[in-house]
Amino acid sequence: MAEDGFSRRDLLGGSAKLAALAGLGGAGLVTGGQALHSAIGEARAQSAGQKYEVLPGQLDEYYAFFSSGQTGEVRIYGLPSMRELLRIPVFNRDSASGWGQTNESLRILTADLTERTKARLARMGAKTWLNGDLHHPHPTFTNGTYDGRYLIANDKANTRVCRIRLDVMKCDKIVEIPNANDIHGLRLQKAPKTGYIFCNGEHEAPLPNDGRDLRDPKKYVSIFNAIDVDTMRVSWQVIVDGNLDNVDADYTGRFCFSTCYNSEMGMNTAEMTAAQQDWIVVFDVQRIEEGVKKGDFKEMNGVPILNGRHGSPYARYIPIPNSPHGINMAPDGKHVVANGKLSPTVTVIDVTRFPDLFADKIKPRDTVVAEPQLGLGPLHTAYDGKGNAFTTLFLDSQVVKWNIDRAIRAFKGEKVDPIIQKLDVHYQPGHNHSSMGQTREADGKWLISLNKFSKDRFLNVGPLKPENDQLIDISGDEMKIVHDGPSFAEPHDATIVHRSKINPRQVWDRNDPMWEQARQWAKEDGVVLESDSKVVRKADGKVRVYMTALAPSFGLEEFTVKQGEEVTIVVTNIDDVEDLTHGFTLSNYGVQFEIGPQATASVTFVADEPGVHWFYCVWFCHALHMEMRGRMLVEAQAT
Ligand code: CUK
Ligand code: CUA
Repeated sequence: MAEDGFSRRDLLGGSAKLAALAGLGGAGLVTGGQALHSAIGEARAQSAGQKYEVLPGQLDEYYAFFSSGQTGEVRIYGLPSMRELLRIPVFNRDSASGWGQTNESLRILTADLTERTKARLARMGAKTWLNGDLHHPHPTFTNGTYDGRYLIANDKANTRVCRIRLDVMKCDKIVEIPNANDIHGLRLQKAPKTGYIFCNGEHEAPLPNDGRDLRDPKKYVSIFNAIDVDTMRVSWQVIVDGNLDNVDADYTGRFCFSTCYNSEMGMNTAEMTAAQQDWIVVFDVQRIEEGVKKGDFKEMNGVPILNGRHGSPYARYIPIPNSPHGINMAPDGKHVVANGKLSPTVTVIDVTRFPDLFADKIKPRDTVVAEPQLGLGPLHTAYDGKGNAFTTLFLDSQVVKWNIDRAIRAFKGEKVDPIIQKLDVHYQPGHNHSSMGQTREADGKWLISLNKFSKDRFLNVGPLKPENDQLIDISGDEMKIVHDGPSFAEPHDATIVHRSKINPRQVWDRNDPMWEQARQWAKEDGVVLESDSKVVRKADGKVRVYMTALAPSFGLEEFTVKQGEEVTIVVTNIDDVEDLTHGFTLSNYGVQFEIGPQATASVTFVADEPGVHWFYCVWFCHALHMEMRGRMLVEAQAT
């Protein structure tokens, strides 16, 4: 197996690099997989490993939080069954839950946009962005493992970061990051407790990006960002040389590190891939905090921006080959692996040398302890907590299992092969992830490979195929694929969390802050949300319609408004049975939303169209669910 990796490596000079680039775009180097189907069936049948089947009535052992890329949501799967359990809308518009339409979701979607974006949306007559690109979902930490508070994720499309509450699995904060562009890599401080969210502005641009220096890329900058997880405010930003791709953090809380694939500051593919080396940037969080205290920054849009270019006290640049992509901290607390992408190597760096690096006692490359050649197109690495690493090879369509210690010994000159096994996956893997593998508690049980192409692995559904998330048993000496999991566009990343870490509620708490605004309105109007169903006409001509929902009826059978009035409908689900969700749909008004058990939700619209408009429950809740309906009567106004 190892010879395979080494011999291919030699291809990577000169024109072979072009072939590799072509392959990155078009999946060019992969052979068909039909023959492999039966091989995997066999491996699965012989798997001496763990149980992967979850029988009816049984529960999964892990939650897996998947991103969804350009769909803009988060998906929860159970593992090992790979069954999809829930979708959490975030950077998208969701018909079922009303995310993007209810007052509660719009408040979250818009409260922390920059003033500039708010003004732009107003000019466009839009309430919020309707698209997103969510890549990196990561749960918060306490002492190096998950604490069940929040899940954090980025939006590369509109430069935002979201926070999802793990008690109710709903997004409660979205912040737009000023000054930076297109937030991509995102990870959290791991100890003592997640304070900062670290994230990368991937695409370089002028600062401020207001029309100046359009054609002068030398003036473009990329910005590294730290956000306070409790307030969801940007704490500070750092200008770097080159661009920024992925990021991770150490287990002390002091350092974090980002890959840069465009140290050239090129504006097209040829320029961006010209150099044989790029770098990772290491940030010293302590020093940056001291710099902020000393006032060593420029403020822009309310955020302190520090200079972290070459020669600054805040950052160090470690040269590595070649357009690196993923960067992954090992559970040993000592090693981080940067994945070479256009280089067949990964670079292993000893993070315990960073204090010396920042004290200028050692040179940047002195932190490198191994650089094994693994195969073509290494993108991301996961760990089993037993000293082994699992790296995805995009071009080779493989996961390679290798041993960190053996790689370090080989780097010192010992004749030892770090590679343990190469496993074909189907096809073209991006991220992979192991159970609890991004914590101190990596348990070495499961690995998922998130493959960008499924080709012939599923029934043909036309030109747009699903992707293929493969479940791999890594509990034994040999990796074994045990499951193919089709998924829709386009999970990049996932985090596998043991179920003991997460404890969601069964029904909402009536005191939940989610509907604070409705609570204020009710107070103003002398209405008790849990029992009153009535229409309140305000002095300014606005109408508030309050009603309860208790299977199988709404608190109002009908209500009347006048054409042209602004109407707010507030619905409170007073069923306290778990799993009893109601929905509110107002026909031919484009209104639809979810009201979970013990929740309140509301929507505001103008009653522009006279006539009888039925509202009905849209979540099947009762034998008389069809009868759970009523009428909005809109009286025509003389025009
Ligand atoms: S990135 Cu997509 S495969 Cu956005 Cu984490 Cu590497
Ligand atoms: Cu309530 Cu269906």
